Amino acid sequence: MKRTFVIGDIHGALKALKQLIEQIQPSDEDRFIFLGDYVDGWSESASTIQYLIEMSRQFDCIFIRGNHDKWCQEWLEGKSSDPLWLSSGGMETINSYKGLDSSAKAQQLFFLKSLVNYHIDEQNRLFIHAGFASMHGPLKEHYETNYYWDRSLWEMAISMDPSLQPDHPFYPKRLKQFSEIYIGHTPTTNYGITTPVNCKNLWNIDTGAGFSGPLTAIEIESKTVYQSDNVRLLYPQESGRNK
Ligand SMILES: [Mn+2]
Repeated sequence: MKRTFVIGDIHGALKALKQLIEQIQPSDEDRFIFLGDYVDGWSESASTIQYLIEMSRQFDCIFIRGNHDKWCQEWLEGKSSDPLWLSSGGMETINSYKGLDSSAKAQQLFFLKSLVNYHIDEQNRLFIHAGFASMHGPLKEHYETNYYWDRSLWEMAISMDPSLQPDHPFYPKRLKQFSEIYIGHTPTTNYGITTPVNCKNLWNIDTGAGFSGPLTAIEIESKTVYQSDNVRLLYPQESGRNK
């Protein structure tokens, strides 16, 4: 049976991703949807992208764009780097590219440029790194950066009265646009939680792998959760984004 796995923000923790793939034991039929933020944090950003490129040759893979991936793309394009990027894991990413020749870098840039801002599947499930602001959905979004920066969708969902039902006039139109919405971007570890957080039909799969949490995959039909070790334990000599 074909399974679909959604994978949260990796942030250069290739060892954690390999642990998940080991647990999942994927078959050629399976599909992977990656929610973005492949780079910035742990020391293996460039190798993570290389691994994802190799996975896409064997499996049906969809790669969503995260804000960190956009920063990395701009750096590879020779644009000036945002100081916020350098202090948010960008320095570790730059170091991870040392020793890569120009053709390897060009391949990485091609990957980053081909990321998609969001994906809507055949069952009207939305997969997006951060969120969107338009009540008419991401197709009507005015600001492209919202796809990989917006936190208002998430903050709205977690602050909702749990008893509010979809037929109520105050029920958020953004949530009614889709059967399910899968996001990353805001670590659940910010709230002391190391497992995916589900509010109404919104699922946050970023369990803080860039900081002090595990990397998470979820199989979306069964809602089976797979998790790596706490990423800090996999890179004991490093601090990731815990600065
Ligand atoms: Mn992000």
